[in-house]
Amino acid sequence: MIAPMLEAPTVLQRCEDLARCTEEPGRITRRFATPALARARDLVAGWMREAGLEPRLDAVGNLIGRREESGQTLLLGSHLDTVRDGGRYDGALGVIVALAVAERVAQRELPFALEVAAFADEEGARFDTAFLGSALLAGCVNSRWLERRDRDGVRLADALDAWGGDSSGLDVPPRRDLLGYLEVHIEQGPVLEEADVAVGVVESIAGQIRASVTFTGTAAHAGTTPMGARRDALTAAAEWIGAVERVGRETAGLVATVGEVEVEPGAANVVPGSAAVSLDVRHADDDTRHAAVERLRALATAAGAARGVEVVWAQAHETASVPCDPRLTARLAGCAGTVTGVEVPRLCSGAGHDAVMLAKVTPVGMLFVRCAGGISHHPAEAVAEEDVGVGIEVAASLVEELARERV
Ligand code: HGY
Ligand code: MN
Ligand code: MN
Repeated sequence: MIAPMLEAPTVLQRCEDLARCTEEPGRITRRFATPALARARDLVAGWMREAGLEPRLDAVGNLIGRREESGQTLLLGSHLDTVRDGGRYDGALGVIVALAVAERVAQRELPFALEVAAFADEEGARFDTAFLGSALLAGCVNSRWLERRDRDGVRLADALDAWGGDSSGLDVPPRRDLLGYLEVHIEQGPVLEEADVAVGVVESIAGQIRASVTFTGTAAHAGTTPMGARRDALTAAAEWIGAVERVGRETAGLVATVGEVEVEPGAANVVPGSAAVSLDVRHADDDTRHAAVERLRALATAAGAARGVEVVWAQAHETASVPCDPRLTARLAGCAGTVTGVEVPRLCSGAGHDAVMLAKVTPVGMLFVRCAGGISHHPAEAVAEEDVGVGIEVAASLVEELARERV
């Protein structure tokens, strides 16, 4: 039985409503501690009340809707922030599907409390603080992050306090009351489309390392500085960026990305004095990922040394590869099989998710929903209404199954 289609259209409409909460008209950009994210949060708070949940803000600005019951808490949700110029479903779909599930079981007796989380910073798009929101629930917020500054020089702690959070309240113990965490998320890859299946279950989430690498040479006149006398930061960075791609292509299962380059002074007639470059490296195997990062670090140093350019490597964060809980995943696969009538694919997620943090304190399960062309972190992100209906049905079935087992 597929979910009554009225729910899927509502979910899609709400993702559309959230897409209008953006920092940049014409694009979807909703970064941590911005007014755009606050507007999205206000919308979700109203929908939480409609679903019978009591919304509250925690110290980092996550919006948590809770249905009070005795005993442990089952947590559902995803993130509400986006990358710059992102899509309408990455994160948002999981939050709204979780609300559809809460509505679905609103009249049902539950032997556990139910919470839906709309995490405030999964992408780390503003301060390079990936999973900051869910880290609070895992009791592992890195206090040094409070001093991070965004591109405009705004300090994270100041942005958080001005936004309704509490920068002095981030050092909290991990949640110990959770019986599990379920996240529904778009696949952001091609597997489900190739298998022609609406949903899949996630077995593991690849670990990732993010770093910023700064090449510092000497700015100089483009017309009067001989090529042999230059300390050109950008050509050193450019050689290294080519090496990042080469190492990524050569290492099976590795992805390595340079997504940001900031050049100073950034003038056509000045030899660049500095180039600040981002690095994102992922692999399901921690040792392989570490070896690749060490190799890239050596290549950066060599590219700089060949030009008299200094290289400073600053690791922003690292998350190890995380297995989803086998029992919860088996249950999820069972529910998905019942709803779809097929054995759904089991996948490793190349994308990181808040489940990475929640796995530190509770069993986690993730359900992927097919997305068009596997496109994500792009305005062309798209899902089919029918597939969203399947996602709701599977997630609701799991909650019902957990409830039956505990009464
Ligand atoms: O980058 C990621 O894996 C996720 O979108 N935060
Ligand atoms: Mn994302
Ligand atoms: Mn996401």
